[in-house]
Amino acid sequence: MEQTRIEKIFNQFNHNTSFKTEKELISGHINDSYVIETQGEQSFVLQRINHNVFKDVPRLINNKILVSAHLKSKFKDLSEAELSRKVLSFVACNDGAYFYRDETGNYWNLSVFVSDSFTHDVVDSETVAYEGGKLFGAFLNLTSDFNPERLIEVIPDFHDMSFRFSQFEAALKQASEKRMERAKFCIDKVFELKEEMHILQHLKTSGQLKLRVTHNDTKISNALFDKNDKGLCVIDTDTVMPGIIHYDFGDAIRTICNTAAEDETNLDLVTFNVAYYKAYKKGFLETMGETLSPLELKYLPLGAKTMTFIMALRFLTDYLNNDIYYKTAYSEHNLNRSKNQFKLIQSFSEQLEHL
Ligand code: GN1
Ligand code: MG
Repeated sequence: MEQTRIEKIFNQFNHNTSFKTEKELISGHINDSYVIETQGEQSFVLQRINHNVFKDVPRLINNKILVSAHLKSKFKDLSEAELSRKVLSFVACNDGAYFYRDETGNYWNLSVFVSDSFTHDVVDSETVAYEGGKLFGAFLNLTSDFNPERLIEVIPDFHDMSFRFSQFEAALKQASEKRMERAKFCIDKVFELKEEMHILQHLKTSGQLKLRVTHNDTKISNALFDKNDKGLCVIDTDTVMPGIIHYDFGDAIRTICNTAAEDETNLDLVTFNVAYYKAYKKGFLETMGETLSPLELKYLPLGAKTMTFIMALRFLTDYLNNDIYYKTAYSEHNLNRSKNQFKLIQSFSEQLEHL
């Protein structure tokens, strides 16, 4: 049988096995990912890294390799098989590089698929929230002695609120009348919250919040669990770079505490689950707590609100730009994502006193 495009790319890597099947994973908004089953026991994840979004893919991949090596160095007693269930493991190409560039200029990387692992797009138990907290807290703890200067800033100003506002304001200037009108509710909300949503950035710039190595994309679907919902491994290390703890705490809460998916259009289903907030925070502090400053602790709730807001803002900006950044399945997809995040902020704010 003739090889598929994906099979040909897979065979550029030094995996010592043979391709059996490919299946696209549809959850990411930026890269394309495929699970590859092989004739052996081991499956793999083959990923095309979007080079329109990530401008320096070779160095991004180098970041990922460095981070995995650092994490692995923390578990010296584990075998390679045990390690590869806890830490992302990458496979080199036949020429030794950890990426393959195809003839159309696309970049690919290959990692080991963690067998019998599961992801959650919507959380349905406190156990998952708590285990997620432990996992992302441990990631921060284990990388706390990693020298951030070894990492490139993959996307400069990624969670910088002023930068995201400047992109939003540029989008407003050139958006179609129709999209402006349909997005009016969200646009008004953005301006209403503007000042409060810059507080963390000011604390960061003035040096009051510690700069750490952060993951920067801690949505709960980037955590792998076993069949008993025990946390296994943090995935998607594309955006690991220096940041503040609130980025990782907040982005996880944004997805864990939403009672619906990020793009649910029935906003009655979108509410903020306080019990999951508490469970996540408990797990997070168990693995991270000792190292947090009083100021970092104090601002955890604002971290949750700010990260939900920045996603609302980015989805809205992309809608105003006619959907040039995120993958969308239909024309109002980004606007619906933005409305969803604003509904979550509303529900969060109504319950703030219970956190
Ligand atoms: C994007 O592609 P994915 O799902 O890993 C985005 C994140 C957002 C997320 C929203 C590089 O992540 O910042 O939080 O969508 N990644 C990039 O679901 O922009
Ligand atoms: Mg990501």
